[in-house]
Amino acid sequence: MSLSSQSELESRKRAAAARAVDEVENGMVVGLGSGTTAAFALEALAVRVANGLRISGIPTSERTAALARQLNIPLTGFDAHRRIDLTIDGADEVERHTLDLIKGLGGALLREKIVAVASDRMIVAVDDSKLVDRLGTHARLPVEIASFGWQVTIDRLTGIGCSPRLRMIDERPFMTDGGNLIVDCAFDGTIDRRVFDALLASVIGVVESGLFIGLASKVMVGRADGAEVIER
Ligand code: A5P
Repeated sequence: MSLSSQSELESRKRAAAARAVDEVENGMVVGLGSGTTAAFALEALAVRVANGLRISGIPTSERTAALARQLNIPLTGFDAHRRIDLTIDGADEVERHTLDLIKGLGGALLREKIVAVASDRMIVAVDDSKLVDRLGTHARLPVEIASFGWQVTIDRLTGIGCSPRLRMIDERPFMTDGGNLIVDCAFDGTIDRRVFDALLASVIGVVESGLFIGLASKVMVGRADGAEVIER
């Protein structure tokens, strides 16, 4: 990617993230997503916190927690709060007519999903390349699996038609914050995704999938000329 298209993409992500952060109000518990777009949201949130906004955040990854601390965004956890008012997160694909998502390219899908389901509202911030007519257009489906016995879990995933690929980084298996592994599965967006998700969950060794069905309430799509808001 050329430098100019990289900075163009960055400005689309920033536009979406800034629009999402506009929705944060005083006193909220905010779920803090992971990934580059969520990091831009953290930067925008930090500016508002520095100007007096009182919120506390629940981070979805160690990386996000570290960035939030660096930016002086107060953090909290589920020990203090069982519900989250609003979560802002990115996504790898957003299906336009359903707002269903594929997430997990950054490897934080388990914590992201725990935070999303505990949230009254989930706002997703993406650049316009992530918007698709059907899930599975560009992205494979990340599935988090236990590291113990991963070989048999992968065999079982193959058995249900996933064609799983173990995610590697620097020639080693990628490890999540929770010490699990990720496999990236082929995903056919035309099948019944709730049934498929239940089938994935039935495989012993599968921890969670990156299918986020019915969780996003609003999507901010960053474009060259600003952010488009798509609501459920
Ligand atoms: C992290 O696990 C993912 O779910 C991210 O939300 C996703 O990969 C989007 O990241 P970017 O904003 O960096 O594209």
